[in-house]
Amino acid sequence: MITVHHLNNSRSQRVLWLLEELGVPYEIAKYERNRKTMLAPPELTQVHPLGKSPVITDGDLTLAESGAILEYLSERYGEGRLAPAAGTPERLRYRYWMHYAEGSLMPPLLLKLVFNRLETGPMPFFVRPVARGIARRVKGTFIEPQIARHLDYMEAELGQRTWFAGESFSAADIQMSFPLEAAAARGGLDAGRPKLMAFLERIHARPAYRRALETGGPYALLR
Ligand SMILES: N[C@@H](CCC(=O)N[C@@H](CS)C(=O)NCC(=O)O)C(=O)O
Repeated sequence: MITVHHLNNSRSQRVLWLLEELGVPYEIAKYERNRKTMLAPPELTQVHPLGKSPVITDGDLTLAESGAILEYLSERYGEGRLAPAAGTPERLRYRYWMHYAEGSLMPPLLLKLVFNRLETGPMPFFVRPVARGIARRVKGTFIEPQIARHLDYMEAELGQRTWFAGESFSAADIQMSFPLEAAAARGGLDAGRPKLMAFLERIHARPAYRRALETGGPYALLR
């Protein structure tokens, strides 16, 4: 039996969603973020040394890293569903977006989260103006322009095809959902980029996406 080690408000939502799309049975082990630090609880390090989510176990196998998990599950249980055929341009785009989501798009979104915290988080009053000034400057000169460049790029890509890999929905769209939801929560993604907003609307309407939300529990992405 597959067990998904699921942290609230996190990337592991994507794994539940994939399994719901495939109709593969699974169990969930739930973990709660520390409310102050937002970090995962130490119990997760008993499953994988990094103590991050998602991690799955499937028999003797323990696998972390959301892209690797989605690829493993769709190859092992997908029977050709949710992944384009090998050797096609769609398959190459599928691989590209699978890597791009965590490798290129998440870093500036994570930086935005960290610098938002620096700007608004508690700190001694005498360092506050300096810390806030630095945070605003780094966000305005580096982080936000980087995010905007990514959003423009993806908006143009979705102008050329319905889904990220091609005309069929695939696991690459599941992988891309988390950074795009994070971009809508804190990266300036709004109605000014209609293709990306329509993508989010389409995925949110999928029955499997909704079922995964019911099973996974709270999913409000950090700002
Ligand atoms: N690139 C990894 C990132 C894993 C990751 O950072 N997960 C976050 C949840 S969204 C986490 O576990 N955070 C809690 C912590 O770092 O303690 C993946 O895609 O699986």
